[in-house]
Amino acid sequence: MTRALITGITGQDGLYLAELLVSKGYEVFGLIRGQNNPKYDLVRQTVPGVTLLTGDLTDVSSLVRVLAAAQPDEVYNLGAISFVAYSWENASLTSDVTGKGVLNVLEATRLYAATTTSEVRFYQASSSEMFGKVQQVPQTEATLLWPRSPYGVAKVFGHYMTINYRESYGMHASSGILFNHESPRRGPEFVTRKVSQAVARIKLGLKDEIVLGNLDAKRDWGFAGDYVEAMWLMLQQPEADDYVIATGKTHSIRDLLAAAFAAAEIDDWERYVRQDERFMRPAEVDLLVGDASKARERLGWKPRVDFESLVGMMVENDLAEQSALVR
Ligand code: G4F
Repeated sequence: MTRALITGITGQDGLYLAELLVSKGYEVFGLIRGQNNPKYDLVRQTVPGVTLLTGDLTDVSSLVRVLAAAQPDEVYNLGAISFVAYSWENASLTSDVTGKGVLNVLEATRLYAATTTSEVRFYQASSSEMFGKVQQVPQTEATLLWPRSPYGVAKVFGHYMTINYRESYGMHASSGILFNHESPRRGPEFVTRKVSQAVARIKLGLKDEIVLGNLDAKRDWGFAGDYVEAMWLMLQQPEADDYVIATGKTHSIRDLLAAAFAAAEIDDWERYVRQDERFMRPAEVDLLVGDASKARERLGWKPRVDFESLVGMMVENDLAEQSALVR
């Protein structure tokens, strides 16, 4: 039975990846922070059979202990402070967790790998946020990185540290440069879920407006369930490498609003939307669109869910969830 350790298992991607690996017959271990983590039950209910081990990305000794207990063949490092807006207010903490945390997991994996004869494979969740002020359209694995947020800077550190461990120690360490990926499991602080929840509440007469920041930013949005398959595929390759994972299509926040209101059969969406400085960022990533040709050619990966279906899926889920709350 192949054994996998997932950091960040309580998040959207961690849950989808755990489900995927369990369906493939893996024994799955998840790193979880704190003895009384409120998300403990969520993981147990969503993916029964996963073993949760306590540890912290900022504490390398706890990671050494977790690696020794899990004895994984594959390590997926998804754990991070992942909300970009928060990273300006907590730049130091974000650097520690999202940046140095990667080094801690790499080092714990290297130390653990030295105790076993089998190869331990490592996946790092890099991000399109690293492209920031984009230097090329669309963005590929070779595009110059120009991060625009403390989160993006921390991700660049983790990305290059992963490459450095691959080159210094011959580790099978791969980095997935994932563009925005969403689902009904997305946290409500991210714009897609904020919009799908608000649209559902407006449709049900529970709310009369949605307050947002920049409506002109453009993102390449895919479905998280498709993207975790790419993570797994990367670790099944004979050689470790870096891959852009994206749909190749970009949409503005306005397009997102139009699609979400249309999914709820509301035409005149503009009258429900208000902009507020509070949600503007000190530096914006204006345009992201990825070229995933390398992943398509070498991994045989392609996205299955398009933008309209993704938004429709999220609005439908939130309509059901919000209706159940008022019943
Ligand atoms: O949904 P967002 O917060 O996602 P963002 O910043 O692109 O980051 C996400 O994707 C990255 C991949 O590129 C990940 F690395 C990262 O961890 C995270 O998953 O914001 C998307 C866009 C931004 O341009 C933001 O300014 O939406 C704009 N926006 C406009 N109004 C808003 C809002 N974003 C949020 N969260 N809330 C608003 O009210």
